[in-house]
Amino acid sequence: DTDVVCLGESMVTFLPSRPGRLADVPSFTRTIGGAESNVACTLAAAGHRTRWVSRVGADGFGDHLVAAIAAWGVDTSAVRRDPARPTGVYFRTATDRASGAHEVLYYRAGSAASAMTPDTLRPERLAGVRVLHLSGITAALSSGCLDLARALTARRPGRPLVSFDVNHRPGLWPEPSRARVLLELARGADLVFVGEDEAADAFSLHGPDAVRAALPEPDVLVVKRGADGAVVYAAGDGPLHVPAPRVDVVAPVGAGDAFAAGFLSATLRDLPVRDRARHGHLAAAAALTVPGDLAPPPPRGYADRLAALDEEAWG
Ligand code: KDG
Repeated sequence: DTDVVCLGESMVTFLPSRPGRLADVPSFTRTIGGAESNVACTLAAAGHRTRWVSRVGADGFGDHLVAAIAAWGVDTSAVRRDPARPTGVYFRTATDRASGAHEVLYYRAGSAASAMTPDTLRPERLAGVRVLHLSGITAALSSGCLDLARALTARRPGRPLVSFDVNHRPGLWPEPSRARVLLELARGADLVFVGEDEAADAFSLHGPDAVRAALPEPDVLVVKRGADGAVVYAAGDGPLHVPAPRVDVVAPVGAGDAFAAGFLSATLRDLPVRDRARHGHLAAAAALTVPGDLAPPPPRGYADRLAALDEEAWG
């Protein structure tokens, strides 16, 4: 009785007490981060039965992560504790409003989650699950994690809908394997999310049509263009441009995860493709306007009414 499984590393996250370079920030506030658990938390908040699969250390940070993610309504019973390896941690600076730039410092090499292997989630344990959500971050963590990502994106009959967010994190990847590996994993998915800027950086693919030409396999491909909305390719259909509402951005981190969660929520409800993207934008708007990664998505009835507004209201 699980609708969605999200698998990936989460970390205790430290947000700066004030803007500035990492070298100058005097103190930090503890919160949680992790692309796939962000998706899980937002989906659980939207009313879907959601499980997060991962590993954390047998330490206080692991306790905090599991408790905080469970508090969003996510099933954390499959999360394993590793007495030999620590929970990952990361620090980041405030976003520069003008340029969108921020610094990130990870302490995750050798973390509990980096020790995931194909045994962490065997495909047969996904019976009855409707959606499996993964991201490219997992593939960068270790060779065991890469094997796991490969096993879960391998096409096989009866598998759940496999959703893959490219989530290119240049700081985690050994050059030059990343483009090949990320494209290979994306090709095994049914639904792929990628930022237009990411596709340019990671794959040297410029513009949504170039991304679709390189990635014809996924049934649905979403190319995200920040404030300019998203371009969706579904089945044999050509590009569908879905504008995003205008918001005053506080911090962009987490918005991509929220978009994926909104899109997946509407997918689970069998809504039309345009509405899936609109629900993605609405969930992203909520996350864009808080300093941390996570914000509850708008209540379903309200989001449905906003998503149903005519083209003009959506720009
Ligand atoms: O998408 C937000 C994530 O990037 C953040 O929470 C940290 O998972 C993270 C990562 O690996 O960068």
